[in-house]
Amino acid sequence: MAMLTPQEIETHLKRIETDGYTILAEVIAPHLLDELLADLRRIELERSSQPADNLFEGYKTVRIYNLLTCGKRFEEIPVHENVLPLVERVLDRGCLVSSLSSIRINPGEQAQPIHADDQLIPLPKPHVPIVCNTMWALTDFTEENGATRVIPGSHRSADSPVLGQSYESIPAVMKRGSVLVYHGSLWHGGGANYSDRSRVGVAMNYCAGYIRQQENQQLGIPLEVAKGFAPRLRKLIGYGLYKGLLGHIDKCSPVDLLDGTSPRVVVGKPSL
Ligand SMILES: O=C(O)CCC(=O)C(=O)O
Repeated sequence: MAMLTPQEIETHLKRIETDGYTILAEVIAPHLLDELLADLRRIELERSSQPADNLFEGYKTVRIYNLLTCGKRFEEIPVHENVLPLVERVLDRGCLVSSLSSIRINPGEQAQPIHADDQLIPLPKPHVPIVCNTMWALTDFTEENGATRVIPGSHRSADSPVLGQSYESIPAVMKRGSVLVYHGSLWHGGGANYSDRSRVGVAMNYCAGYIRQQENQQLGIPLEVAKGFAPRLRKLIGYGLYKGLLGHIDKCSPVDLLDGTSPRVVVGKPSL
């Protein structure tokens, strides 16, 4: 599967600036999609996972959170070479994993309320992207089966949507293996599933390195598991410094504590 060229990344970046989202068409290898689908099914069955049964998370939607604790395969998601370079352009190289979860919208589910993923953050809008989220299509996303609904350009609004109010939106229709990448201020929501099959997506969400992650990665992922992560993934979950300063421990990087190596003083030397 060919990596995105610098030119393609620029085109997608422009789309995110203008429309608030873009779709990376069929950028994930089919074997990875199959393996992720099989892993998710197994985990759901082992845990007897049930819908959260509330308006926001759904009445027929099954979600698994904290996927980086669920096996090696999920470690490929945050660092994927066809997606991360674009996210790094929207945020910067100091971006973090904010959360990683699966969303299986089962038949009969109603549409999720339209919302913006950064709307809890009390900054005047519009603002620069501080959240950049991605939705991986493990199955085809169609209008009928609950493709994510988006409102193009809404990330430029000075307001946030009112929860429960209905808004005109369009479905982000995409083939399995495609990834929707969007600005955290984009108004969107999961669609209703009128089909007889589940729509399965992975919500791989990133935030800027200077704001709080949605899922607490340092406590949520056992140290022994994090120690087995590749260097880039360790930084992405928060074992690094933002611009060589934010996140330090006694002027050293948390990654030294993770490794058990002697802490080296690094604050003061920009490392990004
Ligand atoms: O499932 C989807 O398509 C979107 C889900 C979503 O936006 C959310 O749960 O915050």
